[in-house]
Amino acid sequence: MTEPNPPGDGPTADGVRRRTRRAFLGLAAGGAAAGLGWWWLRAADDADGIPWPLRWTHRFNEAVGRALFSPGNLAPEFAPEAAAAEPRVNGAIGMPAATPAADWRVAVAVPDMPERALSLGELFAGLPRVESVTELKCIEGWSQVVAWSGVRFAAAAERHGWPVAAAGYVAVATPDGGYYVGLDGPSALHPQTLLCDRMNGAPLAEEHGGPLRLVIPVKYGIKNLKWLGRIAVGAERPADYWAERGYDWYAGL
Ligand SMILES: Nc1nc2c(c(=O)[nH]1)N[C@H]1C(S)=C(S)[C@@H](COP(=O)(O)O)O[C@H]1N2
Ligand SMILES: [Mo]
Repeated sequence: MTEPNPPGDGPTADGVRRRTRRAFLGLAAGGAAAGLGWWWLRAADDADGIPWPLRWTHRFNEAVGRALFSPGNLAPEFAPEAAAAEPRVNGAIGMPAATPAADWRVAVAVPDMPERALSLGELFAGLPRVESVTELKCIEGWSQVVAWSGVRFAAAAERHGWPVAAAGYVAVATPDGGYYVGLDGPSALHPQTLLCDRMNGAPLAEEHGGPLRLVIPVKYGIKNLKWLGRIAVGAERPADYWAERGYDWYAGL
């Protein structure tokens, strides 16, 4: 049997052992609870790869975003002078080895049609050039006004016969598929959504996605895919690089 520690005396070996065991049990219980919590979150995983408590929040935000969305609701446009500085180069996922614009091809997949590879000349042929000065907003908290130039995605869709409105979704990706973005049809067809080859009065620099990028000012920067090499139209909600890593799939502003 053990005696209680005499006051003022140092801890007995037994007391230390008891306290150590208690601390250990406490730690073990805490660890088990954390483990259970983690297991529960993992078990709550769904097709998006995010636990459902988070997914519910995202889906709720998306429902609100879709309800508020209107093609007539424009992101703010600025005077060209507002685009004085370059945006910081942010993200190089899927960046290909330098390819001259003349050799760039965009693979296009639409339902019930053989896949096509369009040169930039073919992609842009006959479409009006659009200048648009809008704000690129990164989810990390910075933004920059940029003067973009290109063609409307909606105009390209109409000319090339991409049935975006009927199908519902658009997937865009880098040529190697290293970065990929899923878009709801209405946002892809929004009048400010551009297939862009020029920035701030010059050909789009490679680090900013040259020779071709998506500009979609109704969405956060993550959706503004650089090095656009693939377009696929379909009825299924496309995979999205950052949505698979816990960000909001809709990512609307
Ligand atoms: N292919 C590709 N596109 C991308 C990214 C990327 O890493 N790879 N980063 C995105 C993010 S998070 C932002 S904020 C913008 C930044 O564009 P910028 O580098 O021209 O400023 O590009 C987006 N498009
Ligand atoms: Mo970003």
